Amino acid sequence: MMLNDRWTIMNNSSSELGSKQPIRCKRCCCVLSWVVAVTTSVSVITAAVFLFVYLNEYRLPLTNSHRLSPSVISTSPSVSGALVTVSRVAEGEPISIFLDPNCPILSEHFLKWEELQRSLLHILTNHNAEDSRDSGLVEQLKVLAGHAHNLNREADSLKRGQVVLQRQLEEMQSEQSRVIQMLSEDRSSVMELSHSLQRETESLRRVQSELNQDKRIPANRPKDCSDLLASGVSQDGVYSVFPTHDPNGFMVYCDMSTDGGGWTVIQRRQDGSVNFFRGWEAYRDGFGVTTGEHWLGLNRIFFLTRSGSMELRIDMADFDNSTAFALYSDFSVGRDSVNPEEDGFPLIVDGFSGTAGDSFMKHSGMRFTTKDRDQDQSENNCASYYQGAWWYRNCHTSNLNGQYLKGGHASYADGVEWSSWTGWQYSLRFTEMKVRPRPRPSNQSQPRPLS
Ligand SMILES: [Ca+2]
Repeated sequence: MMLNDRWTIMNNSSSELGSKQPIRCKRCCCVLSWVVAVTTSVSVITAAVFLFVYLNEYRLPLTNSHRLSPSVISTSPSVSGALVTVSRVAEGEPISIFLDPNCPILSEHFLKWEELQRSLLHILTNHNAEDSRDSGLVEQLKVLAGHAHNLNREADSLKRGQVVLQRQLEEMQSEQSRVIQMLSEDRSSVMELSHSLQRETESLRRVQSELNQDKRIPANRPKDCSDLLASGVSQDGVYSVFPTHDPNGFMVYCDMSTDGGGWTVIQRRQDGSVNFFRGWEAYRDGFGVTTGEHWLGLNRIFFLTRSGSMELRIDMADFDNSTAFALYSDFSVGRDSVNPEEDGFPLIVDGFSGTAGDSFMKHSGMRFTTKDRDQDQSENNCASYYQGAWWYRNCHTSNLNGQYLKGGHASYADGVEWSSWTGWQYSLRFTEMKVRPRPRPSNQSQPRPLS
């Protein structure tokens, strides 16, 4: 309609110009130019209108009797080789549109999209799973949060208890320090008291042991005849004594009557019935009979006198029934020797008193000599020379183990001699050597009866 109107306007304008122009040439040229320009413009506009109507399927007024057939879409690739064919019969010519499924660019994009879709689905799936898992975790977190809250409350309670305990501990430490200080102050006095008590206890034990020993020995194991006398034995005779740990002890003759009794006899001569001219072993071990002539033996004399507290009495008689005695307040054999026999049973004698005179103290310190063991200070063997066995020096002032020559004799000093009473040529009828514990000082002042 607009095109027709424009044409109408243009036709009207040209009819007006043709009617008004009379004459001139210049104006003719000008008009001609206008005509050309207008014609050109009209042609261009007309072409544009037709193109627009065609593209928008407007029916032109002049083609009103022609109707366009509808578009036909077929999916028969066998016809044209395309997936989809769009046919539209316009003026008898079909229009075909090809969609190539193998288009490399689109396929690539499709693949990418599919991959992307799968990734999105996977992510969504995982996300859902994580959501469900997260929900379980949330529940657990709630439980744990509840536990944590309870633990915090317990921790607060424990902290309060710890504070109380710390305070009590400090109080106890203070008390401990005070006690330790008190103990350290009293420790020295306690230790001193303890040592004193230990010493007293040891002393009491020793006293008890000695008392038990003293109580037992006199009754059952007398050391010597003085123990027997103390236990009530008053008869002279032969008894067992136990001066050593030997349970058998040995037999001795006890003089329970002379000078208060309690004498243990170690040597006796009375009738010449026993040979006294013997060797070392006989004098070491003893010989004879206890009720008659005998030598008790150096070993036994050692055991009886080793305490160093014994006295010796020697009773003598001649063939005229005269008697005498010699008393020595200190007598021992081998007292200081580690091995008395090896050391020769050295004699210690001192403190003479008596009626026979001292014929023995010059022998103190001498070792015992027998005919077979010369331990004297003579160039000869004094035992062999004077027919005896004694603590010879060079050689003797007494020879009580000499030959039993029965009184006066012509030979020199080889009989039973006690020179201070009867000289060197008188052999005594009776001699008896005996020992007992030295009396206490209070008893020494008492007078002793002469035998
Ligand atoms: Ca000699």
